[in-house]
Amino acid sequence: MLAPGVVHLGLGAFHRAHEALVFDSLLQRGDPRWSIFGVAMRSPLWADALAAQDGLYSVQVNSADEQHWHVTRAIRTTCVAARDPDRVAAAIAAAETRWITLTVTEKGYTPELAGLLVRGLAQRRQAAGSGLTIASCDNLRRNGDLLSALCRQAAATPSMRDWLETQCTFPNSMVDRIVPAATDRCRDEAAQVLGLTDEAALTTEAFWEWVLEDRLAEPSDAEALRAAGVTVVADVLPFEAAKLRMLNGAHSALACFGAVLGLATVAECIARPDIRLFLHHLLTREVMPNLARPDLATYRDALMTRFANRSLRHSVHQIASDFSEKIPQRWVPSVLAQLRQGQPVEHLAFVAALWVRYCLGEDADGHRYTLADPLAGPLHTAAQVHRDDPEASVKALLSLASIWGDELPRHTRWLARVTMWLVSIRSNGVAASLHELSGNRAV
Ligand code: CS2
Repeated sequence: MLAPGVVHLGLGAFHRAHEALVFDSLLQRGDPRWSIFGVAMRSPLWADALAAQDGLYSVQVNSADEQHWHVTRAIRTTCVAARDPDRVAAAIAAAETRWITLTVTEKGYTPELAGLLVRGLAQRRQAAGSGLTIASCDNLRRNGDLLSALCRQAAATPSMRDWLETQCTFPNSMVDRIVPAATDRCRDEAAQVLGLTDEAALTTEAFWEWVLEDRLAEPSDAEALRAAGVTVVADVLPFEAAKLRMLNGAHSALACFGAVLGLATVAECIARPDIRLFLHHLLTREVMPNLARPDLATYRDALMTRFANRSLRHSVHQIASDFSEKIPQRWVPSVLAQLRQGQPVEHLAFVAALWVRYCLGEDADGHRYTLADPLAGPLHTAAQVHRDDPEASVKALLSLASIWGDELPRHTRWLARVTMWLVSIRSNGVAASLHELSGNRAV
């Protein structure tokens, strides 16, 4: 059996139900180069659970009318970077390794991550190993370019920088599949259907997409990946922008609705006709005009159907986690594009107002929830301190440049519209405010 050809960093649910299945299908086709050395960055939970099951786990795939289980064998070995960085570096340096893939979340792109990668890559170079394809699969703009810049900064010498630039490639990529965090319910269903205990069982939708920039260290990999359903293209950016601003942007909007209204899942939110209509208008009028992906209307309609998939039980609070890291790529580019062209931003302003309301940490019935965010403390405090002063809370929360950039905090029209919707939400509630918005023909 060939040693793993892929080192993957970030063993969360997304990877296990997305890239791991793509690599699994390549292995099933008889190409042994795609088994995975799976690295969890900090928590040993999944690395240990998978190790105890020899890397095997099951994925429940749900379409609107059908459900099936897929048992995957792609993850060969696991380890935890925080516990064993030497092993990770050695895996990166191993002769059989051809790819590194990453799903370390938006906040994972740190000098520490780059340090670990570059350490392994330097060992590889010293051993006269070949260059690699290093593919970021996180929901970030130009994720490959970002990772490449981080790694070049971490390189200790100009010659190492040069090796990275000439021998390794960092393709940008867009990955898509809705994968809720694993639950006991899913593990129970796996036990019933498969007749065995699977601590790593997951549930996902049938849809998946991986659009990858054709910048691979081994060019013939493009053909292999295409055969497994990956789209390899010269320019990923239109796909990436559409996915981040439409799917993820809508997800984050739904997370605010759900948290504030006490609705637990995405499907519960979208089942409400007023929220559904809002989302349709948000996407059609204020997001899609600034995107170039082909067939945007079809893409939008497919998204609405995917969000409505009740079998996924996708928690709004899961999506709301790390909000401050997600807004910059999900909402800000649409707001800026609309404002620069003098186009409406009412729906985007409504969503921003709802986020300010969300930061209070309590739903419309007064039930408390916790913000899971690197900025949770400051966001919650600002929202609470100014809870009876919408203008001051908008000023405080929308002036944070790390979230909203430099331009928006100074944009008076934008701030005024957000304040106006926050006043409405606070005094009349979400439903009445949505009604007001949809009744206003001018927007
Ligand atoms: C979600 C994403 O949790 C979130 O922030 O928006 O994980 C989303 O489900 C995936 O990007 C879908 O591809």
